Amino acid sequence: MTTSSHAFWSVLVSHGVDRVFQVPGESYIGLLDALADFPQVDLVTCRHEAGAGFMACADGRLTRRPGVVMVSRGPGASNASIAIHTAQQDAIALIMVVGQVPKKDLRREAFQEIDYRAMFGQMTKWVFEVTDPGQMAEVAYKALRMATQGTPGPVVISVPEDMQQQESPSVSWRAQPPDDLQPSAQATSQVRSLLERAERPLIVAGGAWDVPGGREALQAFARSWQVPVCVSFRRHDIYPNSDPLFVGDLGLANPADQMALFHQSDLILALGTRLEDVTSQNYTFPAMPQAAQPLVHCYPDPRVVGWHVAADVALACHPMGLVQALMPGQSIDSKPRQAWAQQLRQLHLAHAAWPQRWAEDGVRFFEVVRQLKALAPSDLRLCLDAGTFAAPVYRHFGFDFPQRLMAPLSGAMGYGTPAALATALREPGRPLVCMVGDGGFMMTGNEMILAVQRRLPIVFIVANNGSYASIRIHQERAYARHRGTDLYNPDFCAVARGFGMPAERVSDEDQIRGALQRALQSDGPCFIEVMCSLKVTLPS
Ligand SMILES: Cc1ncc(C[n+]2csc(CCOP(=O)(O)OP(=O)(O)O)c2C)c(N)n1
Repeated sequence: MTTSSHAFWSVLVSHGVDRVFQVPGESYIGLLDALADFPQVDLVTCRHEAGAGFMACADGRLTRRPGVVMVSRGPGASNASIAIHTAQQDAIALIMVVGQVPKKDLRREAFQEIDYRAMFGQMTKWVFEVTDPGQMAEVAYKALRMATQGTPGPVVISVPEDMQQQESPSVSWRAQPPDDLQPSAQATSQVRSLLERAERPLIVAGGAWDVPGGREALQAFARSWQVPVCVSFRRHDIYPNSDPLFVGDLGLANPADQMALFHQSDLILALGTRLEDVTSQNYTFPAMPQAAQPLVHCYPDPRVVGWHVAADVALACHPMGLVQALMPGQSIDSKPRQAWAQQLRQLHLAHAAWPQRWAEDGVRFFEVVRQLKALAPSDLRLCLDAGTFAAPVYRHFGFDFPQRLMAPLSGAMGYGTPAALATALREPGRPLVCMVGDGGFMMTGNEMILAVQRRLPIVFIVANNGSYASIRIHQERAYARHRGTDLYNPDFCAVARGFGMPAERVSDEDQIRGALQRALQSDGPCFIEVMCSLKVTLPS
């Protein structure tokens, strides 16, 4: 028999969905049962809905199709909500399917019932509750469309348990995605003349370049017009960091002299970025609501373009279309422009130089990052959790495509381990390192059992500093003391061995290189616990 759930999965599968992350629940066993008839779908059973949701976020980011996560009603949906928040902040297409109480009990506050439209309404692009089994194919299609159009983001589909196994005609169709909008000739010529006149132009490049051919097109454009590039928050891998035109990222700790120089630009090309809070340095760069210099803002979502800052040229299209229309660039031979690019690059290089700071209370984690950089394969995937241990990666590592950075724009702890697992599943054969703090590891580290089960060669590195150090830093700065940020930890190596993977502890900087080399050569998962200095991260 084909059921409403078969119709639902048929639509998703015919649009490319080939993996579903889940923690099972009695509220959706109808949907789960139908999946048995779709053997091409890899069903990944997880240990916590946050882990499942983060995996779907990472998968969505890598495939640019919606990541799919399936969770049970009330408790499951509550656990998964962090992934909804992350998908929204990170602009990732995500479909969360939630089991629901039977239709006749809706809005009675039945066992584990939540009104998902109320709960997730503000965090998602769309929430839909199925009230007729005939809607299942339609809702699957609309969810795919809604999650991916404009700014990608999360959608939630609530499916009452009695809607899941109704007899239903089988479905087999695929919709064509709409063609990308192209920039108008008028807007293109406005940008061209701004570009020709500018002496100190700056590209701010965002996540929209993470499409096939995107990085290459951006680099060709920047080189052809001789425009320096800085990348938006945690999008370091959008532009080759070794390129002389790469001048840094806009993140949480930009030095004042660098920002002062960025402010001196006489043309900002914000291409493929939403200019959100962190990238815009808390809505100060470009100045809100009117930039101090001409601003071109191009992003494939009319709701985003010119939203925080009025743009002189506002283009609601993909920036690929714009740069293609502007190629080949003028042959620019402007001395001021060259000097400008060099000045920005020099400042970036000074800022990115490896630190010299000394500490005697443990391994300085930046040494681990520095030695990983020296050993890093050219196609390394580096998955990061939130925490101060990751700061040296953002500041000093330097990514060159095809290396990739997977880090949460939402700053959600617990992202790193699940993201690494989803990345290893999606990109088998690529070297993959996951870095996570002792705090973040205890949030979703349990998911790493999947790496043992499927023999995923992930190098897990836990930075153990016995502290929620990021918060401790804030406390020391604000109050010159701390409370509630010390951590009492288990024996992490014993935990990892209990999970079934080899583990080693690095307590001395001399041990870093050997440990990394062994781990990178391993054909299965392995674990390194680094006994970190806390002092080196604290304000001096
Ligand atoms: C889910 C979640 N809870 C709380 C926070 C606030 N927070 C940000 S960083 C951090 C501490 C991280 O500690 P750890 O993982 O040990 O890394 P460290 O900062 O010590 O390197 C906390 C609690 C957060 N970002 N996400």
